[in-house]
Amino acid sequence: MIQVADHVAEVLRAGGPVVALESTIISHGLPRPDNLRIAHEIEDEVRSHGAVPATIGMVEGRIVVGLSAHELERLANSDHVAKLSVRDLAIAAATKADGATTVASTSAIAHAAGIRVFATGGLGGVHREAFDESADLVTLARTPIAVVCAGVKSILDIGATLERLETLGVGVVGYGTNRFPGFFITDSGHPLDWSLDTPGEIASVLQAQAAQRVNGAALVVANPLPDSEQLDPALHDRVLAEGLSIVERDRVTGKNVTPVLLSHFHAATQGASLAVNVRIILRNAALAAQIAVALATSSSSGSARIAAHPDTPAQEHGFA
Ligand code: PSU
Ligand code: MN
Repeated sequence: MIQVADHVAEVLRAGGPVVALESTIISHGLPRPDNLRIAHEIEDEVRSHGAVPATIGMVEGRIVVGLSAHELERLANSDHVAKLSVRDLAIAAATKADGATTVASTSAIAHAAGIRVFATGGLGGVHREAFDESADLVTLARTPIAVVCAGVKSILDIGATLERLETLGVGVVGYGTNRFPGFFITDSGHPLDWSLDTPGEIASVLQAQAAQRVNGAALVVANPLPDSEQLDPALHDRVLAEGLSIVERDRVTGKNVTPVLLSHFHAATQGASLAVNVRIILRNAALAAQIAVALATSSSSGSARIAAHPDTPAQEHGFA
């Protein structure tokens, strides 16, 4: 039921470095026509750091790990692409839908396929207004994979999201920082317990977690933008307040909240937030590739493998 592209399957079989990428940022998070070009740039960034990209999505009901250029174009340009969280995957498959996978569904599928590292922009989390918590959080609680991101989207209640990650057993490490990043902004104002400085150290954490067989949750690797590249924080706060009032005024709910807020950002900042968003994703893709390479190198020299083998059902016990 999961179709892994040949070039990806081959590398996975050999224990080589593969980085999973999500498709919701392409279909729902970034505006056309930039989205397709950016999707290719993200993949190129992974390749240029020595790993193989596998963008995940659904085409006519088939879950695909490693979308072809043609399939990427279809998900980027069609008006009939559903945003698929984990709960939607079977329904979308049975109805032969086209769909884009979120952090939640991408992580679950990547793990089932034996991929250990995933790069995205920002995680979903706990929203600020009416009760709304992304399925990203509970899925990460049962999916052992490293998710490289710039924190959670700044449109969320970041403090509440960090508390939920703690409750759910999801580890969070800052990459070169003790401050949790705020996606468009470098520092969300929230401290982190752990900071690591190299891809090799992060690979060791993943290996230790697998060897311990105690925690089957994800590891969030929070990779902040440098100060000089962040969105102007005053602009950010103003545009966010506007976006939240639009969501309330237009009664936007459920899975539409995130895309509406992000597109308001891109329009209201005349593309400044888009440029920052792209920088974030490219930096995360590069770091994820470096972690995947470090993992592949140390795994092949005999240490414990951390990934689920492709024939290990992901939900069965959560470990390799
Ligand atoms: N981060 C971005 N752009 C996005 C998303 C995250 O910079 O488009 C997407 C991811 O796919 C994430 C999803 O999993 O938004 C969360 O949506 P929700 O809050 O509806 O769970
Ligand atoms: Mn939601």
